[in-house]
Amino acid sequence: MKRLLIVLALLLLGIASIANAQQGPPEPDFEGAAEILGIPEEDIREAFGPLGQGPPNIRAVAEELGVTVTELTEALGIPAPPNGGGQGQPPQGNQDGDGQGQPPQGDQSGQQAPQGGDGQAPAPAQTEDAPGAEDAPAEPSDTTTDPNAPTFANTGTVTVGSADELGDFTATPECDTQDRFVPALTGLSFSDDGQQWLVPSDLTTTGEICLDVYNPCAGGENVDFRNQLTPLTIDEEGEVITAFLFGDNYFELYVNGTHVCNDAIGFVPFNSHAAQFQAEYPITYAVRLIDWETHLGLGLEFDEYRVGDGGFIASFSDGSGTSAEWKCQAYYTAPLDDASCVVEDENGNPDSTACASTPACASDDPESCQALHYELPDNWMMPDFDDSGWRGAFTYTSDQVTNQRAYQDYTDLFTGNDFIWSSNLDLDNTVICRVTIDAP
Ligand SMILES: [Ca+2]
Ligand SMILES: [Ca+2]
Ligand SMILES: [Ca+2]
Repeated sequence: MKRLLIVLALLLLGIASIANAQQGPPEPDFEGAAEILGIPEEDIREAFGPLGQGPPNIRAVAEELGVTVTELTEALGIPAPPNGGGQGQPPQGNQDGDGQGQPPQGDQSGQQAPQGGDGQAPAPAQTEDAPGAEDAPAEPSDTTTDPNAPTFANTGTVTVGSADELGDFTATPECDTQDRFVPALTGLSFSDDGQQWLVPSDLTTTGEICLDVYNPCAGGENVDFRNQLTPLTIDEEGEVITAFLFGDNYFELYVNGTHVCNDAIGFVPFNSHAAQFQAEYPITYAVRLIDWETHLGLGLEFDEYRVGDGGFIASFSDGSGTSAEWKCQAYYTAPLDDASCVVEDENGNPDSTACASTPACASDDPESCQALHYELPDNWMMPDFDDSGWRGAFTYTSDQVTNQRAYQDYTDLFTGNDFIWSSNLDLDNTVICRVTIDAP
């Protein structure tokens, strides 16, 4: 149901963007909707809530009534909501109910490690003025940037300033070690059109956590990890494949549309993982990748309001792994002085490489920083999801991404593979990457 709603919402995005510009949406026709939907009028009114108190969450109403967003809005004679009527969780807080009180945002600075943040300089050289060829991002595999190509009006949605803090939905909300630990909080940003945006991303909050290879919050090195691997059966006739994974800062792994596991630690310290699954070719790998932030909604971290960077690498025991063959799309880009620096190609792929990698707002007035959000299609991980219009993944060296032990002590697990991300390792904070491997 949720997937269907999102697909429908996507189809309606164009309409929604027009609707956004209009003031005063028409009054809902409850009587007509009752007839069309076969649901008592009073039930619809009740689900809708009192009028005149801001836009209702259409998606929640549709879910409550057991109809699709499209069915509901058409029956009511009202415009389809942008973004499917609000994405994801309402802002009540931690849906896992683990109830740990999280320290306020501003209190986290004292927990920084000596290295500081991601172990990266605030403005690493990879996005501009690269000093050497090694530092230059590889060309994407299937697209080259034509400076004469037309640009298109952005279809993303802009928010300004901090998000409201929601809580920590990651697997490691606490870390009782001497290592620096900063909880991976999520937040909710609101755009002027009434949409809500989870930052740094919606998360997969159910399912397995990947097996630790190195996890400072669980004793550091897991020397026996190879004996602890148990394959997740995705396709019974499939091949058993072992994966090694490292993300700056967080990843979620899907194989042939099935969730395999999540990164145990959302932000810092850095950790690395293994996973095993049985899957049949062609195998579609899809990962949600997040460069986490402490200033939610701003794309900034720590007291210095730094721009952090991302990066992800994976290797699979059938010889495949992250490379320029993958495709990546950015869904959350921040901080930006002015979101219009992001341009989209003819397929709607945003490109933020023209934006300042350290925007002035970060030091002058962080609350004036803008963020650009795109609705994430709900079937992004499915083998039949159409990523044909996406740009190729950009590849990066380990020097550009991380000096952290969680990767550096295990480079032999990743030999032959590249770090991947979108075209902007700094500003694109939520990135979806996919590839389909036809045969071993
Ligand atoms: Ca992590
Ligand atoms: Ca970033
Ligand atoms: Ca990072």
